[in-house]
Amino acid sequence: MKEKIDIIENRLKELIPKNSSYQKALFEAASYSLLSSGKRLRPLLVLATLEAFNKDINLALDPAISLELIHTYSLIHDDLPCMDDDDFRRGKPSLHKAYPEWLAVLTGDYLLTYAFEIITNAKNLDDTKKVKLIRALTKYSGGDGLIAGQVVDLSYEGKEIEFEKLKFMHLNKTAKLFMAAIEFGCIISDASDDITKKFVEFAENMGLAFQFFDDIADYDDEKSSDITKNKATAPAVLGIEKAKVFAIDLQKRALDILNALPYDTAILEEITSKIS
Ligand code: GRG
Repeated sequence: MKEKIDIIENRLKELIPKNSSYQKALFEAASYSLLSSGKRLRPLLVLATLEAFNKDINLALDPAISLELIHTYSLIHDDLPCMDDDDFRRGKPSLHKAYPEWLAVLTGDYLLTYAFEIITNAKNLDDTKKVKLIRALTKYSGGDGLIAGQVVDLSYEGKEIEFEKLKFMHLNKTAKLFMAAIEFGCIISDASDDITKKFVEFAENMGLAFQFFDDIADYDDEKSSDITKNKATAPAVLGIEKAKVFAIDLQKRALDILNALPYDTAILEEITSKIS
């Protein structure tokens, strides 16, 4: 995985424009957020899916990077004073604390737009595959995906939420980008619709488990914004013990789906085992 993270980070560096004009500050701000210490989980999931199908990971590198850009834009916007108002991200001041707030908004906008440009320019992928990737990305990151989850998250701050709505929020806010990553890997590897469905089902369970474990980790951290802002979280709705049982069950379901697939999913299993 370390080797893959290096490949991802080197390509990220290459893709940030260097010869800029009067908008130099934009690319500096983008580097500040993109090159900080993220786990690179979403691009890793794309590359791990290519390996499951025994394909060359270089085919998927730029589409994988596009997901890191979407993820980073969502973190930058989420940290803004009008959303979660968080002062720190990835171990350093949030982008709007290090740079003017307007530049943080525009950097998020830029990363969102640039993600699509990177897919359209990807080498060694035909136009049909690029359209499929763009369609998947809009489906998982748009109004029925990431943004839907964020709307519910902010709407329910400090309020009670039913378990079904909490699951909707976690599915959209977190799991959908994991599902996009796995579907990207399947599209680029020419997987059949049936196999893609199974892989995406794995990602749904794994992504939900990831968010449940994240909520559980924040439960004991009184400084986390989940606690200070009385956010809708799994322990708040279910109680900590039930939330743990639920998270472990989702993780197990994800691993069971992988084990039933006739592919070498060792790296996907390793990533899934590490989220708890
Ligand atoms: C602004 C449209 C929009 C969406 C924001 C990202 C997000 C939605 C909210 C941030 C808070 C949060 C709990 C999101 C859920 C996903 C999550 C746990 C993100 C953190 O992902 P990691 O752990 O982060 O992969 P790194 O920094 O390692 O990349």
